Amino acid sequence: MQIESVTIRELHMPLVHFFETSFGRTTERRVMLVELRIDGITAWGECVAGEHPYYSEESIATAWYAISEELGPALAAREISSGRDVPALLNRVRGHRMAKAALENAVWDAEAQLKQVPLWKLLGGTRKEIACGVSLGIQASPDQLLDKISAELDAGYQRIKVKCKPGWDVEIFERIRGRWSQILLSCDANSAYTLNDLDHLKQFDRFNLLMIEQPLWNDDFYFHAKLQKELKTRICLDEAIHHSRSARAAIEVKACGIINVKVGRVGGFTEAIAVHDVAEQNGIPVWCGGMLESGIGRAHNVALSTLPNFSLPGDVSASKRYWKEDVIEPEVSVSKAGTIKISDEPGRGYEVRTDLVDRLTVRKQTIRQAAAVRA
Ligand code: OSB
Ligand code: MG
Repeated sequence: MQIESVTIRELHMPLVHFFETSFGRTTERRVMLVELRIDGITAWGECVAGEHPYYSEESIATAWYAISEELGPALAAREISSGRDVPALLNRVRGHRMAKAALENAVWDAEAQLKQVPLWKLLGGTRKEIACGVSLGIQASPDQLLDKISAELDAGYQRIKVKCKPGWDVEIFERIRGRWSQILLSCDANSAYTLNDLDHLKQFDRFNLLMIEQPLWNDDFYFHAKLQKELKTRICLDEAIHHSRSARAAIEVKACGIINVKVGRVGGFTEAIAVHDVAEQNGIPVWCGGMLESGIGRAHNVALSTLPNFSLPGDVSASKRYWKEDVIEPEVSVSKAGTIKISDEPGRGYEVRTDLVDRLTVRKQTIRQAAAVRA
């Protein structure tokens, strides 16, 4: 495959409902897309970095810089044979994993199209249908949250995850369990607690939660291991897992019983598969996380979720929960049974609506020149 050009775009897409976590509220997504021209076709990737560096160090601004100055030129004009070749071309740059993932995933997207195979099969997937959950942000009131949960259960979703933080946790779980004692329920703290909250966190055990996601510091698994010893509920790590090596370390020190795999957070499909594999070898289930993606990132998450150890429902839900109009056709839809059916079409299985992408684009830059070889 000969990479002819790398185009980055920023799109503005208002969310249907604001999304609030312990680190803040998002009302409009600034979506960053990568468009590759490669052997005469167009392939796409999405950079899932946030508007602000709150979830991780990366943001749209740092990803724009990293791709336009370093990663784009490292890939432009290259001849490569598969998505798996990309990490080696980008690894001179430290970090910037979400920026790298956008590029690598676009190359996998191209490879699937050119080989005329479904992307999910190229990734090693085996499922023809994937299980879906939802992630519900902090709401204006507990009653509003209960209304939302009720609507999502009616829609068929198999697992409800609620965002939590001090002041929005135990009372909320009481209310939810008072109404639905048996549903698959989990919570996500996005690092809102410290070990000083140990006695408080122990109360979470009363609610039969499937997991507690990233309760402590974003960069920690040592203290998560200490916490896990004190809890019956399994800890799931999200922010702290950067690659298969950190997954292995976290598993070895017993910091978690479940791992959330986000392809952007770990730097691309190659590493996401490696995280999946190391978890599988150690009997740790994984599920696919979300970053409020547009249809392109969403289609890629759907494909990744077909790998065998994605055995818990993911945060991969219907386009219409996020967007009035999504940038793919068909949009991602979820069945009454809370599943997404996997397409046998070659490529990503969802067409990109390039007219809509153009309309939503607020800036765009194309990189054609290869990086000058540096000493
Ligand atoms: O921690 O999983 C998270 C969204 C933005 C940043 C971090 C997280 C999330 C979600 C939303 O939970 C998942 C989704 O519906 O895309
Ligand atoms: Mg999370």
